[in-house]
Amino acid sequence: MAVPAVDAARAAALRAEIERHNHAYYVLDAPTIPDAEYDRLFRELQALEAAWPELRTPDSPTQRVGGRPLPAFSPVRHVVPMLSIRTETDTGPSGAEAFDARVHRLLALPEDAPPVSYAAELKFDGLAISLRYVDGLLVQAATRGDGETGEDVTQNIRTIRAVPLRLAGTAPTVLEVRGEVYMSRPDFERYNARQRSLGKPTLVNPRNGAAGSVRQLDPKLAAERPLSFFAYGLGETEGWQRPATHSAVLDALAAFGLPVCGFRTVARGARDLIAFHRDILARRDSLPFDIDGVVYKVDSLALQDELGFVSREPRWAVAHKYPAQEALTIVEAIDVQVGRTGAITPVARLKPVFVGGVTVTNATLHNEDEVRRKDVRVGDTVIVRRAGDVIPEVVAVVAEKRPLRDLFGDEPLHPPFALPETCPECGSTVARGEDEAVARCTGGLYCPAQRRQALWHFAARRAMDIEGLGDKIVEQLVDAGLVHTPADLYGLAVEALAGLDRMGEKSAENLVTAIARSKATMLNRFIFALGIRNVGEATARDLARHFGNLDALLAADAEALQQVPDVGPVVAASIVAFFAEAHNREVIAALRAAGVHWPEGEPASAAPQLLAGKTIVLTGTLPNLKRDEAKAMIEAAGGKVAGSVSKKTDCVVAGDEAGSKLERARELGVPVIDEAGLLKLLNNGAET
Ligand code: D41
Repeated sequence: MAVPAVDAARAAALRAEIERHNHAYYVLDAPTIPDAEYDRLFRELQALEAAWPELRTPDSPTQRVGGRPLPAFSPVRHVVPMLSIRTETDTGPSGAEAFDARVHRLLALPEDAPPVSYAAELKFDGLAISLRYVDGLLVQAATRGDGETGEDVTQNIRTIRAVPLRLAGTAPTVLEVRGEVYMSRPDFERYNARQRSLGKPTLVNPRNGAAGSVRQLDPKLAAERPLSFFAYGLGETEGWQRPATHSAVLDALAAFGLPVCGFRTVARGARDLIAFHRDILARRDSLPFDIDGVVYKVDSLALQDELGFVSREPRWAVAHKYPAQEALTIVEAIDVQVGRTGAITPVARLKPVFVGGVTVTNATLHNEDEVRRKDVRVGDTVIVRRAGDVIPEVVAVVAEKRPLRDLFGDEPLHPPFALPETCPECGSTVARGEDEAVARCTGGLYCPAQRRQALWHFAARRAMDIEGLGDKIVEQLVDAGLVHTPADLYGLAVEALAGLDRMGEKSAENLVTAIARSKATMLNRFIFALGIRNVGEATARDLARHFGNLDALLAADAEALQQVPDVGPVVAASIVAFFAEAHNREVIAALRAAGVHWPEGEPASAAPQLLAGKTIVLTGTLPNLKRDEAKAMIEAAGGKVAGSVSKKTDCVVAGDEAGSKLERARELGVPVIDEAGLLKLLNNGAET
């Protein structure tokens, strides 16, 4: 029986609509419909195709994953070779100047020639791929290989939803697109978290993840790895008037529905290139994918032809690198550190290595399970990663380089890491609760490491705000036995302080004044300063507001505590355990006796909480209120301020230049108000 015309038309419409949503989601990063609606469209198309197999076209979104595992990849000869790109290893500004100077020389430009225009783009850290579209349809995807011959990885590339199976608009007869397949950082983290929870192997880094899945013979396995793609160049083309510049080529590719990275510019001369290199470096850590540099290309295709290439490298392009964020080094020892609440963190002491722009000697191993999972041992060669201001971490061990006991055996020289059974700082037992990721020293404030950090925390700006009580001073005070608990701070005399290292008479006086001044505080700051596990600044504020005074909080049981917004059984248990400790009550009594005080209030339940349980998002610049002020007012009324708009958002407060959050609110039908609306809400509790 022939396919009914209505079904054929419906299938075509569904294909187009689903691919439009794919494009919006995976290429433009701007979802247009809820997931459930997308799934419904997808299932409708699947049902139609099941009823009428003739409707199953090669560009149907249902056909992205389909093929059988291959015995091997077939070779693909590149009609236009995939060249490589020359790398400028000088990571400073002179790298861009040298390239610009070379271009001027090779083009024999006069001294006073106007600046050359360059297309400046990012250098994605993935795997180079060539996509071949014939009459708009994706027919082949191949790896670069040696540049002449690559491998046919079409089945795997089809699973990447950012890659259109059919080009938009009027497509050329033949269009070969070159670009980079990569795995985004969030996708990498999500994938690894899932693998860990299933007890399956994790990926070392996003690049290995991308390369590994493109070379995966079973397309079903490749489909499980979330990959993305950015186009950056052309291969063979036919039946297409090529634009005159590289930047216009990228615009044209984007118009065909291909993903082209938005971080690109046309730079005029070396000065612009240097500025681009610097600006992108500043953004590097906030990008959702890894880059290892930027790329400059002479923008004019005519000039590119004139420049040509030498030994497979175009003379019109260069990759200007950034300092690597990962490096190899050797683990010299594994120590443990004791945190404020006793948490024991294993730390790898490393042979110093330059990575991410600094010399790194320590890297966190997070916790016992992480060390076990990665099986990091003394003597191992490891990959260390340092991105931005994040604490450097050990990513993985290079198994082949593990030192062995003897040349011919396979027994490692060093045993697996085990946590010490006692605290290296105070000798107390180290214990790990069931379901807990971290082990803790049970010494509490008997442990000098915990005492030191409890004092830092107590004095911190957002806690008691004692200016001048820094790490070094606290360390000396604890080591000299001058201070055991926060209450002891209030008995310190100028003479005792003046005897410490790096402490003159004047700074000792200033510190005593600062300590005395801190006595007048607020209940929420005081609660936060106590350093109760799981009680951060926001929870401390909620507790202060709810109970109004300290005695009511001290008297509360777990059930009463859970009446406080966002306090669940875990937090409640931490609070109960903290106040059940006689020692902690003594410290609190001593602090009050020393004169620490705050305005006592009534429990907040007496005052109306106009925004209780409401989630509000702030966006744009408000005419009068600063962001912090608006946030404080919303929180004081029991509301919560969230960073992004979702279906759970009750209301968006939009000011000038509100951007994507406002759009998102409109899409989701979340009410939007302005500053005046917010003030009205806070004053009379009108519902939105
Ligand atoms: O982002 C990249 N990794 C990137 C790679 C890029 N943005 N542009 C590139 N341009 C070229 C030429 C100049 C040859 C068209 C490249 C590469 N090549 C490339 N990547 C791997 C081999 C070649």
